[in-house]
Amino acid sequence: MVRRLLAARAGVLTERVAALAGASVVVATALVRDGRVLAAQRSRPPELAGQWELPGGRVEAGESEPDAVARECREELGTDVRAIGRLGTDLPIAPGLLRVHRAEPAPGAAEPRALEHSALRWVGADELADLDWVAADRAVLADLTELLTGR
Ligand code: DCM
Repeated sequence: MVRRLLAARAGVLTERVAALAGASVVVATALVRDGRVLAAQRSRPPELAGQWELPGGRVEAGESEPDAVARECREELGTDVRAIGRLGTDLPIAPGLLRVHRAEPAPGAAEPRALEHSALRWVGADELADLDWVAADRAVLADLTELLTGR
């Protein structure tokens, strides 16, 4: 409880600092289906290629974060998702902040396809540690485990 409160406070602070600095926000999507989360293998840039991430990208000017999650998933995965709330705290990345959003497939959504990634994989809680995650996403693995196991 105290940990969650402190984390929430830290989140608000980093958000304010980022807004002041004009830092860009990148959203990442924890798309969960049947107790597994969708991981995507990066194809670029060379230093990140081969590593796994939660799909997402930069929030555009005037766009809400849930809308950015939906747009990025359409662009990168060819599928419709609904963002249903944040996961974890803000994570510092080189261009600004990474914010993870939980998402579910929209009703009747197509099977995700790797339109911009090298591969996609539905990952269960017990397999999360097997993947070579990009640094920022590694920090959310404990929250992802909690999300997938309900613990
Ligand atoms: N990024 C990240 N984790 C994600 C998605 C993105 O660390 N799940 C980072 C990688 C890039 C930046 O955000 O530095 C922008 O992402 P992209 O290159 O996919 O637009």
